[in-house]
Amino acid sequence: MTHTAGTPRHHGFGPMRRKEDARFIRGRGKYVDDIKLPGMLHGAILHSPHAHARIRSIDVGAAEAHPKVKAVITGETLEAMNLAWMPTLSNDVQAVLATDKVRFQGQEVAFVIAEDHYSARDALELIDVDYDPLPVVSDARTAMDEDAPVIRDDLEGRKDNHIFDWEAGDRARTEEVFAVADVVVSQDMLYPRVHPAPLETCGIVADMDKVTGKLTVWATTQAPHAHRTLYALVAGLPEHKIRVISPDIGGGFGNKVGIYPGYVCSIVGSILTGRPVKWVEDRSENLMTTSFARDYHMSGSIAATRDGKVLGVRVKTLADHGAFNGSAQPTKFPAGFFHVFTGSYDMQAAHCEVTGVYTNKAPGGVAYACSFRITEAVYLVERLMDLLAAELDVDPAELRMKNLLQPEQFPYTCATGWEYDSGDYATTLRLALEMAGYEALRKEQAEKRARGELMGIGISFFTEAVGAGPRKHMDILGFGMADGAELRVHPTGKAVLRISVQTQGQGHETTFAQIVAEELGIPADDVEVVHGDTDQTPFGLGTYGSRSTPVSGAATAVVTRKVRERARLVAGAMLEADPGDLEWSEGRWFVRGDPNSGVTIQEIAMAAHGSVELPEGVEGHLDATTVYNPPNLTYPYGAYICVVDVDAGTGKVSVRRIIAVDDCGVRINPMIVEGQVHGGLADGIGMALMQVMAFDEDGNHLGASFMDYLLPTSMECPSWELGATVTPSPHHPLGAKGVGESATVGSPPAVVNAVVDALKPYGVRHADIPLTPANVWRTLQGRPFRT
Ligand code: PCD
Repeated sequence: MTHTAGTPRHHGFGPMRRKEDARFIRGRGKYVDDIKLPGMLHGAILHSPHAHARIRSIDVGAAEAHPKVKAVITGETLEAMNLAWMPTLSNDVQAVLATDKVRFQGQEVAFVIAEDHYSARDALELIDVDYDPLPVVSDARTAMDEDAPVIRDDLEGRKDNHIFDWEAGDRARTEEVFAVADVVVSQDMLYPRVHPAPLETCGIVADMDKVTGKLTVWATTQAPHAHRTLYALVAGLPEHKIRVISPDIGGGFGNKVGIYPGYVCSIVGSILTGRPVKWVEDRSENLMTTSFARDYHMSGSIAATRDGKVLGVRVKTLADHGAFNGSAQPTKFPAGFFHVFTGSYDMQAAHCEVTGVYTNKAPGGVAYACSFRITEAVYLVERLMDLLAAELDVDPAELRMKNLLQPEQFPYTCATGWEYDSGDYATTLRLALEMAGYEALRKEQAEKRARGELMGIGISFFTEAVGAGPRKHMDILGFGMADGAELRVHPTGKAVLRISVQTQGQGHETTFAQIVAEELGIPADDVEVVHGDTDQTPFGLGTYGSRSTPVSGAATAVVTRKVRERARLVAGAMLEADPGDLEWSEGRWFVRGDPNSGVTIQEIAMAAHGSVELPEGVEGHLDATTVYNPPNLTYPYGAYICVVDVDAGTGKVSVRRIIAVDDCGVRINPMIVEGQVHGGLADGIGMALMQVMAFDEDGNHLGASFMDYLLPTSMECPSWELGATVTPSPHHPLGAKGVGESATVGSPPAVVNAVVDALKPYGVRHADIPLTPANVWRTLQGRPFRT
């Protein structure tokens, strides 16, 4: 094998540089907004200024008369096509363009299509909508009040704003353990509404070719195949005549899972005008109308013995789903995977109740860097553990150590029925404590407290459940969550892998090539990964819930092994040996006991396409396909420690250190994994300290720009200190678990626990996020400092 000096050839796992960065760092990425087609028109959306109002009339005459306007679409236009309403991911319906009422500020009311973007925007001003404002529900806690206005009067027989009640776990058993517990600690806490806020907003170019009848859609989607099938089912378009292309994506974080009104309007617009239509959101539209996350009001309790053995946890949750229930989750779980709130601890019983309500806010409820509500669950249990530690006056690290699941308990079925695949939790926590220099930190803290300085140390130990999901347990809108994969090895031994998942920045073009390289013994540079185009790839449900590695990664391993087995048969013919007598070592089959007699996979590829006589039943060529149905989720976990300093005078929190030890099983590309963790830790600082989508009483959105909705920058982030342990998943063919969302899930409670720990001399037990300077300062008012 010849090596080019200086560029290591990767034949498998390891810190390989990202292939896709060659184009990204040169500004050569191709995003939806880079698509420019001949004759392309531009769409713009008119949004409602009211959070709740009846529409008396919409006058589009002046807009239509604008010289550059080609069409104006309203709810009425869509109604005629039976497209005014579309199904959501949670078996509700959502208005594409409002017909009867507007139900949140920013709701889509009309769609203007013009020759250029600016004219489309200008023409929005010419539309005259006569609104009759209605009372507003802007706080979920009042949604079920007697006199609350009924938001969804479009749904037949609807008399209130209730969506669902859902429970999990064993209520009676939980009551029993609470009854015998020495200590019960309870706390109300809010995980506020936040937004994924990817750098690239959402957008689409829709091109209906009336001659061929083929609809081509370039869209910012994390799930191109799911989108195609839904367009086919909802709009009645033939599925084989729809091609969804998801080009380079500038971050998704869950924001690009759903189908938004702008997508539907652009497709309709292209059908109506016969020309391609582009629509790309601006920042405020993205923050105001596309999917939010969280918005859970939780009342949690934890029960334990006097010596700190946790017995059970219970929680009642009020979930604010906005005006249309568009929450993303497997069909059977209206609260996603929230019921993994028993976290990483061994306990006897647990119970949760979740009530979902409508409010006059944007719909959604996406899994923003969290596999379906696990962020909320982890936050709950990790805050409760700290509250319990404070109540018992024991060290929070010690309390966790005492209750963590033990290695021999895996596979472990938790109190609400989830089967955790593998773990060695104590080792991971110990490593984090060591890296942090935990004892020295506590000493430093004590010294500082004595001087009146506020320093806090926060711990969180999280378990994620990623890789949705086993067909027998879950589906989304009736679709099983299995992923296809296809691998073709060309005559010269170069390979093309086709997968259904979509990269939004995670580096799939690199890591999936590495999986093939590892299993086939060819350089990762010899593998091209094709994704994000429904015409080019097999069906699969898409990228979210950190499922690409657990599901499509497994599919890739399986399909590569199939090709390797096929190669064995060809090698047998080439070597005139019984295939059963052949052995595999990196990149070649050889006759057992005679390592010099082998043939390389490249030689086999050539022979498979050549004139070698193949045994009966062996087709030529070297390729395979597979569909992988995961037997279980994978359960990555980690121990995070955060150190903060708080200025009592201003309430400002400075994050001094974050130590993050992650265990995601076998790491395909440790460098990429670390990058994923870096991003998630920054996310966590953002959610804990500065982010919230707030609304005033009239339902006005108070965070519609980056002036108000704050993203963490390098100024707010310390230099991350990362560690790793490796506990393979026993059911994943590579032993890998997902990791993309781990740090976003694990870090907010570490930061909050640190801040509350810093405020301990003031007797503070809890403070709701975001812990902005104002909120921290307010929390301290009227409280004396006591060491
Ligand atoms: N890995 C490795 N190893 C292991 C694991 C993993 O290497 N063990 C790697 C892979 O391959 C890739 C990554 O890492 O590359 C990741 O992975 P995962 O975990 O599997 O995941 P995915 O599926 O791929 O992805 C998804 C995720 C999510 S979900 C989110 S939110 C976010 C994350 O991802 N997003 C994003 N991250 C990221 N990054 C970026 N850059 N961008 C973005 O957007 Mo959701 O549900 O959607 O909410």
